[in-house]
Amino acid sequence: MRRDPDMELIEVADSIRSMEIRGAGLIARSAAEAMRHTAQEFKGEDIAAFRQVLEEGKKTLVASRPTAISLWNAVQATLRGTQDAGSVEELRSLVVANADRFVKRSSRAVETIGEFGAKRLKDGMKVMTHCNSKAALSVLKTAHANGMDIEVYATESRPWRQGLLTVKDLSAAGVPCTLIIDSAVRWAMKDMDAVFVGADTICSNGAVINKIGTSQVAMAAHDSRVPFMVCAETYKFSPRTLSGEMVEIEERDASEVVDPSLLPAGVRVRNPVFDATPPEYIDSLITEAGVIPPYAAYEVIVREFGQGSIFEGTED
Ligand code: RUB
Repeated sequence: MRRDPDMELIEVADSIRSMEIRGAGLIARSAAEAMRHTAQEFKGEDIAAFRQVLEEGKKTLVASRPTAISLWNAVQATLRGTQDAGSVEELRSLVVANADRFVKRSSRAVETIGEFGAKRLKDGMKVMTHCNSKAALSVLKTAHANGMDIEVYATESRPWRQGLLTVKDLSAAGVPCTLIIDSAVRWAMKDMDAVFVGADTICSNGAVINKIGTSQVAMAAHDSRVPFMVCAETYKFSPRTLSGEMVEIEERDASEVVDPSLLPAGVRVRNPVFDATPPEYIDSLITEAGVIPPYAAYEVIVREFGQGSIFEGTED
């Protein structure tokens, strides 16, 4: 499904929950647009009622997928500076401007990550990617567009098989691709020169939360001395982990993994959607603010969320 900037907030939340809208960056941009739409549609002059509607919208969106901090940061960004608004009109125009700024800068960040990350690739390299990350694909497509001769190995990424989206997108851009099943990662790693993946959340200790299996890919890369890069916009860094919160790992329905009627009685199926890759397995985080070691995550969080705020300011 393509994201529609005029979709009702409740519909956006449902589409995020059902994964019609998926990927941490896209859900963040869609959530910001849903907040904007809600602000534009609010009728009346009662500012307290308006604040209540926005607060409820925020809760609905944030609850739609629990793991990606990008969603929370996006919604927070749309409400930036609104506490002092004195009228419905003032509050509305702040939310609209904040949402526009977030979406614009978020899209630009993905392009910048592509440019920075492409400098880490050389002609003839074989690169592995896991799941379907717009930020990671931006790197691979930029390298290819710059004339670099690279080949990509994409994991299938069970159970949703986002790897099919990856090979579709890369093939359309002309990048040679090979699809492998998730359990072939270690087998293929010996021939790889680098791994590029995305992130849903980056913790204050530099750990990366991304699609289930990412940590196994990272361990295989570490074992084969293959550099492991994580491509992530700065709104995927979690200020909540700085204050001690743990990241909730979403578990989805077992029926996504296997038809329950095929199972013997009493067998339980678990379907965790993300996992945590420790910083010692990560060579670099590629962000729009620069290429940094995972241990610099703390500083990014303090800079972006401590004194100031992500995507604050009036310039575009
Ligand atoms: C998607 C996934 C992606 C990150 C980053 O999981 O794990 O690697 O979200 O993506 P799901 P992007 O399919 O469950 O949403 O770089 O596009 O933000």
